[in-house]
Amino acid sequence: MSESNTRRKAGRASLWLIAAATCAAAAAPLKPNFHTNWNAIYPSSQTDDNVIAGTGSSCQLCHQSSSGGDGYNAYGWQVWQAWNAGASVSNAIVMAEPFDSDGDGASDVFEIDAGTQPGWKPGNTNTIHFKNGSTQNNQSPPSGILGSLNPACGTAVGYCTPGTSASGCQASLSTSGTPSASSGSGFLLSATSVEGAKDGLYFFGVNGRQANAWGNGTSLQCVTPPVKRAGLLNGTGTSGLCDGTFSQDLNAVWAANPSKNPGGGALVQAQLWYRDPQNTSNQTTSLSDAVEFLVCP
Ligand SMILES: [Ca+2]
Ligand SMILES: [Ca+2]
Repeated sequence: MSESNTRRKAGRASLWLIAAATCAAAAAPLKPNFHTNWNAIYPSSQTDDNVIAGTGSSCQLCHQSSSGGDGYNAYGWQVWQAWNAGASVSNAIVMAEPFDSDGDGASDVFEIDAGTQPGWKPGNTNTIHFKNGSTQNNQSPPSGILGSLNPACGTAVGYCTPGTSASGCQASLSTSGTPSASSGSGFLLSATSVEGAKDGLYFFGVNGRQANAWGNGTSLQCVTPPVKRAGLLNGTGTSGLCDGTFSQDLNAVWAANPSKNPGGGALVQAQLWYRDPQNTSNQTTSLSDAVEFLVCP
């Protein structure tokens, strides 16, 4: 789908071995290796790669120091608190996803998908947390981390999985252009591999990701309600085939419907709903995968 989903990690294995050795040396012998678990959950993220390549270890994904230890950035503190409260390492990492730990306007999981840092912001704006509950405010991020610490507006990533329609279609979303609360045009949300000749519509929200059941079928409702609808679109393609497509300019939708405009800085989740009357589930409609993007002013 999006470029973020097709990234590959050339040279990762050797870098990771260096990182693991560095962090393990600073930790108690039986302490779980958080980065090993993290990397298993997010194998294609560039977030940890940018830390490792720029600082020589993965530690500053979560820690203030390049050798780990006490002193956590906002994201590391989020994970550590859940783990300290009894969650497994992997669960503690997943539990942090919906939070915007560093307060830059993008959720932790969006930053991880975008390759930015969920625990760091530019400038003397970071808070370091210690196990005894004390904090240090107005801290600089570590020097050397590659890439951007915060996602730029217009950044878009894919998430969630599409349902399978009656004809075996799995509708897939992509975006082009820049989402903008003021430009009036220039941000296309597109769907391909849609059940042919069936009407559909895009819906979107600003309350984060989810993956809830859509009846007893294979589709998932990936946008946390409440949601807004972009308007019904006529089906395209051939009945019984997966050649249906939709493309709609959301900037134009927002310009024509100000009450639906999420506003600059909003992190928006969007998905396609389409008619699927022959579906064998208890739903006569199906859903695509989803996209998430940061709206520009
Ligand atoms: Ca953030
Ligand atoms: Ca950040």
